[in-house]
Amino acid sequence: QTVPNQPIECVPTVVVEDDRTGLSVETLKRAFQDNLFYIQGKFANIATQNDYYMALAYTVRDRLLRRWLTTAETHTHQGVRTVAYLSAEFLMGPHLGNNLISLGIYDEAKQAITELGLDFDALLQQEEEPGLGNGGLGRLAACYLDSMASLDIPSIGYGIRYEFGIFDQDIRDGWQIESTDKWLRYGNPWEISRPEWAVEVKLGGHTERYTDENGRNRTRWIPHEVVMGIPYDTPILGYKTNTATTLRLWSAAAAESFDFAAFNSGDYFRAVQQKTVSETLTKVLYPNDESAQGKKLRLAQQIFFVSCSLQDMMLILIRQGIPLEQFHEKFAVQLNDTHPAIAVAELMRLLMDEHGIEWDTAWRITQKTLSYTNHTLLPEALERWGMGLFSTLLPRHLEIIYEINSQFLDDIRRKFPNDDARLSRMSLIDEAGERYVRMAHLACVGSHAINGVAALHSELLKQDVLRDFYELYPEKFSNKTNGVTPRRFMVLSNPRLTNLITSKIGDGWIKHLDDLRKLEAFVEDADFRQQWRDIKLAIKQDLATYIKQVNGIDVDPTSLFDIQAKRIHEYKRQHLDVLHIITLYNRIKANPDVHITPRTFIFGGKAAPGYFMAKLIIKLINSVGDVVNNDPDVRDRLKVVFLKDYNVKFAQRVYPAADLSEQISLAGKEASGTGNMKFSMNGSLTIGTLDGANVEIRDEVGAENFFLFGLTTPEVYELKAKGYNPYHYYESNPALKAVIDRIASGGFSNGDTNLFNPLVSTLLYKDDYLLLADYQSYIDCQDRVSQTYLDQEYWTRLSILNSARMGKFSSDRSIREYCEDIWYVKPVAVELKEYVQAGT
Ligand code: F58
Repeated sequence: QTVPNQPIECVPTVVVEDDRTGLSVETLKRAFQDNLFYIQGKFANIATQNDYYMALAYTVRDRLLRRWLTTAETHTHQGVRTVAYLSAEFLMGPHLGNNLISLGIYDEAKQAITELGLDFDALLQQEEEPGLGNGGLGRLAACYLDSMASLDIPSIGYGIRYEFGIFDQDIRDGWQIESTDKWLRYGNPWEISRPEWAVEVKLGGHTERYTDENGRNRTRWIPHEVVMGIPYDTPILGYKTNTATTLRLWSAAAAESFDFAAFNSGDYFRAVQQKTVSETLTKVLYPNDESAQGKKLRLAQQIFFVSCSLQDMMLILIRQGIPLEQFHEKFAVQLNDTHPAIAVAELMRLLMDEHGIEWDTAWRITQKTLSYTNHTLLPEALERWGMGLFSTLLPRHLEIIYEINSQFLDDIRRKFPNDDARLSRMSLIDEAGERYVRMAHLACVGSHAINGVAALHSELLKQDVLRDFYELYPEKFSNKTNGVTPRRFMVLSNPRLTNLITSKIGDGWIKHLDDLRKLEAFVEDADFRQQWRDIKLAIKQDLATYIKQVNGIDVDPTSLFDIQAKRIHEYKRQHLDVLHIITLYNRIKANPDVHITPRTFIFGGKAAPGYFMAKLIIKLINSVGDVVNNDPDVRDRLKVVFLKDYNVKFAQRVYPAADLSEQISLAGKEASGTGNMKFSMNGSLTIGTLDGANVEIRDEVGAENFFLFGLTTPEVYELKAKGYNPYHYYESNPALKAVIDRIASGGFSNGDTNLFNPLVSTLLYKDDYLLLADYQSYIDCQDRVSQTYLDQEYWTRLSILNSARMGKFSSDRSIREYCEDIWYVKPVAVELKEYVQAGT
């Protein structure tokens, strides 16, 4: 019998383009019908919408394969350096439309499907997106994969194939209700499993010293448990290039050898149970928001995908006969936040314990390989693991971390003699209480580069959260402002605007977003402005239709669409937006004939299931909506809509429909934000604080084209330092008082004064996120927004300028910076051969 993972050379060649995977309308039609029959196994008369979706998805996947395999082959032959992007989350969004755009056959596919009498848009909508992420961090990883492929950067994304992704959100009686996201229910046509490349991951147990055959003292780890990692690969095709990279997600399975012991002792049940325990590892994505809790399963998920990925990289080198001493020359491994930070210890362990490399060499390789991106300034979000949990699950890693720490602390002692406070602040181990392993510190010490995700954020890291590390290693720090892919967030989600832009400046902007500047030449063209407005109105009309269908609320598409769509969190201050709505409502109640610019307030976003205050904010939004939407005095001038189950698929409909984008986090709290970029690209104006990437967006679009309000970060620090008293703002501002009083007195809860009390008292007596301090500035700014919207010609000019000046925020720019400053990886062109050789 042959070893199952050994390649075997085979003779025939396959002609891959034309007949089988050609790109013409006719060939697409034939392939679609062929797949419906041979893959789905259905005659058309009994095929479901999902069968049609699958048939089309396989038709597209077939057309990716030649590019995908050729890319892998080219990279292998050329011995390139590859970026490995390690992320516990990849929020990919639906694949079908995006792949059609990358292949350049969107219109052909649409024509083919339409000619077959089917509804193309309905097929696109049929795709259940892989929601393998919480929010910005996971979506950033997805945008970066798109850009790396589009820029021909040899790259691979490594993560976890959660069986259940981020929960589905329903709204009942105004409250969020969660349900399981069964995204794999009807199969996933985009992935190919590669069980022949499975690897083993050890967990628990203890370590032993031994002397190897060369007389060297070594350590081995006797685990309590071994879990298999099975890779599932998804191709990521770049936009109009031949490069198709890989997203490799690991799924946990029981290691057979471990079942055997139980089988042999006749304990069939325990054997099967072992299997269930192993598979639990990748069952579900943690829906945590910014609070790191000591969950055993989460740490197990982290070591699992990190170990699988590092072993996989080593196997890739070993198969090519490349010595592991060259690991850092062949791979640049990016840690997306601290979730994969255990890689520092795991890479050391693999190099030393499994491959016999000495500590000093292993440490040099590790530091040269790894780099770390921080995504948060919230102290409660910095991951740390309790010592009990850590030592039980990862005894060998703890030994390695102790050794790293001892050398690291010596280093600090040399550079900062007699500074014990510094030593305890910087130690990899937090000695307080039960003692903790500090993952951000581990990442900083084990990496050659550390970056924040927007200019302000990177500055604050240096001054505050990672200040000691900056003083020790200033050369490691840099800023890499986030970006988003214009392929998904403009071309795919906003075809009408894309066509208009392209009709004026050609389609070069899709790969070179700076070219959008050319639109500035058309700002004074009244026809162009009219077309721009017509498009926005048509998109708003579509969203209005959707809102009517789903929420049963009539909204006026000519009203100002004011949208806040993102995870629900107190620091993002959705409730500040609500205070504005109630302010306008109070004005109407005081004088029903007061002038009000009609507005539709739209919210979307999920709250972490265990985050009570965030869930109460959702309830408040819906309760305010119930009152405002149905009060005859309002005369439909204000509408409040909460759109349930906000995800990537839905976000694509929302960004293009906004007139105003709400980016109103407290200054110094939002690391970057990326929704801010997506809205603005699609011609929305922004109301925002000087937080995260808002600062840079405002610099780009011009202060006069951005609605700025609120305290700056230094002002926030100052106010907090001198003792912030929210109640004072409440007492001294009658409009604010009236707003809070209306909530507190049950104005949105049928007289129930208890319901929103936790929110009201938090605002009045604590208000960590300074809503009351920023209230008046926000209201004044919103009044300027309302005034500005009345002049539609002027507003349109601003809208065009916002789009035109967003070039900087393409993820292509971010990736170029990572490549030059951190990864030292160069583009590699992939050329397609006419034939693909089976078996090579
Ligand atoms: C986000 N972080 C930042 N974390 O909040 C946002 O400002 C930034 O634009 C984005 O990263 C990309 O850099 C974020 O999304 C999470 O979702 C974590 C998931 C794991 C638990 C803790 C929150």
